[in-house]
Amino acid sequence: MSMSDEERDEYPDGMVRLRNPNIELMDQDILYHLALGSGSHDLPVMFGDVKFVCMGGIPKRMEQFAFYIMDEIGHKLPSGTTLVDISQYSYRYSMYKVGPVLSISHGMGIPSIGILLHEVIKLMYHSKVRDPVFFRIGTCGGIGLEPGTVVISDEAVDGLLRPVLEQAHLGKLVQKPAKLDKKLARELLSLSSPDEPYDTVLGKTFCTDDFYEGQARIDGAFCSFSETDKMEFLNKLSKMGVSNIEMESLSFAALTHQAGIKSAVVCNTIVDRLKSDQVLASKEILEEWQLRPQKIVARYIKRYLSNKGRLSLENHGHGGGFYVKSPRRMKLVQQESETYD
Ligand code: R2B
Repeated sequence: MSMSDEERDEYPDGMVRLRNPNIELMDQDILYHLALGSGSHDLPVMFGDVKFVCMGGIPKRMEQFAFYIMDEIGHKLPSGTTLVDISQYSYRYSMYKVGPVLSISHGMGIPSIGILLHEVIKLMYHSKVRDPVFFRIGTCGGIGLEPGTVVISDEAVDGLLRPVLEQAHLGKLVQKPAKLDKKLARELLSLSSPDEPYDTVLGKTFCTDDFYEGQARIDGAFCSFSETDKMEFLNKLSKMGVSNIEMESLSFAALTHQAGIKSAVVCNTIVDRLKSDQVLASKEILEEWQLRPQKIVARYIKRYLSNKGRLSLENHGHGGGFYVKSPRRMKLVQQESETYD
């Protein structure tokens, strides 16, 4: 049975509940790919204050996002500490915590983000987190959009253009509806500014299991169709309202929806697929474009915290302690000190 947006199962006390009775019966739950566990770590103490979970493909980008959001929300690290990758011993995903924000890398594709989501949703449950909001901030191909455009997904469809995540469970195909929170998507859109030198749009996202043939590219090691077939298909996508193509939104939408978690996907396009298969922009340009989805999500987080009186930008010097002013500069200073002899 599918749930509509409004039917997304939000719980009265806001606590994330699992739709799996087995977990409660377990003596401990090892979140293997996060290098955390309910028996080994005091998860409510470590993560109980989380409100926002931001995910993106690349570990380095999510480390940068952690530093960026720290500046944006004015979060201060206690003296003598720095950000650490909480999941470093898993060697699979990276996770940083900045006050109420978790910044996590999810790797590439549905299998990778799916494993992570199972464990992060359980992490929210074990930590007794209330009403978390999940964001995926990533890159994508655009359809008929200027590269660098920001696309906020209002729906995700699979390689057969269906809004479902289909998986084989016990040798049978099982479907989960892939629904994103449309209200959240519109709120994010309203936070874009007409002064920005790029567009931010709402659109449908085509989510595939492959970067090459699965995304109608003719430049892979193999190609099962012609250039004409490719253009026909991309134009068909465009006509049905598809704005972008990526590889994770379907699982992200389906699993957060099933868990009753509000979620959104915000990506910047890196190529217009009606014009090119290859990504031709320079590294510098790509890096600048990657900041665009982060800015929108940061505005949403700041607005929320500000409304709750939890934005600590004005709190410099509170408590009389020694606060780290700029973790990035602190790191540079430390590195310089290390190499000075
Ligand atoms: C966007 O970029 C990656 C492929 O290059 C993939 O993770 C995606 O969805």
